[in-house]
Amino acid sequence: MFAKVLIANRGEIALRVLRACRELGIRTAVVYSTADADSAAVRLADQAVLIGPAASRRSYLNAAAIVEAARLVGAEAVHPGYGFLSEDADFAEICADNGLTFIGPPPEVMSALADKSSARELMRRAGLPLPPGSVAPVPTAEQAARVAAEVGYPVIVKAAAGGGGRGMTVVHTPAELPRAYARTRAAAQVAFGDDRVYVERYLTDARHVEVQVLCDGHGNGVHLGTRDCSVQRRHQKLVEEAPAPALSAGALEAISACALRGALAVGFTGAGTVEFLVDAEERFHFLEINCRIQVEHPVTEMITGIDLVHEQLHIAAGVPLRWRQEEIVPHGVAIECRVNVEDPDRDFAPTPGRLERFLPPGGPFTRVDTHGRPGYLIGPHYDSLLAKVAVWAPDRELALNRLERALEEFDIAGPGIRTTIPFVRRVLDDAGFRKGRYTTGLVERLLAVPTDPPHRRTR
Ligand code: MV4
Repeated sequence: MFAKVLIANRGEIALRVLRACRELGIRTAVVYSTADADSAAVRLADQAVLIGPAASRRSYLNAAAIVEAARLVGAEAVHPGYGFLSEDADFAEICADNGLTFIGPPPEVMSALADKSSARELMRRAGLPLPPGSVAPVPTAEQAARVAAEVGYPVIVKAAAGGGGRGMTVVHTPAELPRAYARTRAAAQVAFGDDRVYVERYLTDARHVEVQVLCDGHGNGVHLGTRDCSVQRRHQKLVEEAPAPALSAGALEAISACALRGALAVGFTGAGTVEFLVDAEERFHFLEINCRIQVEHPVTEMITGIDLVHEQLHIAAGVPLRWRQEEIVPHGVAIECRVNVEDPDRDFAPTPGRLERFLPPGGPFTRVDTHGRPGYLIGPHYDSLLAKVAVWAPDRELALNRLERALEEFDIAGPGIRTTIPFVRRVLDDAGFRKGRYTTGLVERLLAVPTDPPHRRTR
């Protein structure tokens, strides 16, 4: 195992990784920007290295500064967390060139999967079902129209270099296609420096189901079952649960087995997530593979009892996978919600500011991952995730009640600060959600229903 790991991230995930290292007897160093000088991770780490100003470009996205920090402290490995450089194949390569272990898959695997068109082709070859559409990028509007006519409308034009909901356009009619095609290409060129796009049938009102996998560098892999992440607003997940509800045992098993097959086929290593869309008939379609530890990983940890960050560290250190598939027996239900400092009444605009009160919930089977504390100043520079509240229970009904109970306890206050808690409570209250029958359309439907104006609300 590594003697020292550099944590190249901030916020709750920096703390999460730091704790895993501590538990494994690994010394920790964390990088930080001037905006994070008094963060919990900086206080708790064995060492902390200032790498730049608040702007991410010049700190958490600055590969050279991070590699230099690793050299300075003598770290052997870099844990990138999620976001920032976590899925940047060039960064993984730079780490390798500097004798550092990047905690994630090999750079070649990362770049093959970062290209969504290439990922689609690799998964097709591994036998995974895909949404109907083009496999290779579509070079002209005429060809896009031909593919669309073949698979039927609505279609979705996706940037090969996109992913996670970035760089995609839904097209409902043939008349809209030429402009949507041109617009998506132009936007992809600006956003990613790569204007290749492909065309798929747009699957409406499906469920977003993903599978957690762990693969070592010796050809072994296991899956840790499913998560439903259909509760999203503009591709930001708000509520996640494991296992995916209201699916037959057969469908869950088939999706999980496919995910693992796909990951092993491309030489994936580490902790990964294979995303699918599942329709009302339980047909599933591969979307993409994520190469990082995900925000919602705790729900999988809670139903399997496996610490995913421990496993990432062991795999990166070359240890053969420590679990056989038969040993992974999911138990009960876990649900997580994100507490973002955003105002649900103002289009989820961030509400940075100082936390005057911050008292997270506690109690049985209740896990809070947060970097918040009373007096903490939430700056405007980074994403607005302040906390994740995850609960476990033997059944889904109790898990929902437990999460509601936990959210009622959470006391967060400060000048101007609002959180996503009231909106998440509406989700938990929704009849369809309660039954486990919900799709990616749920959030939009809830947002279309007017709520009490803010001044009449008690919290
Ligand atoms: C789709 C889709 C429907 N049909 N592709 C979004 C994130 C990225 N992983 C892929 N995503 C989707 N791809 C086809 N062919 C639906 C989504 C999608 C989604 C779309 C609109 C609103 C919310 C969504 C949540 C998850 C996935």
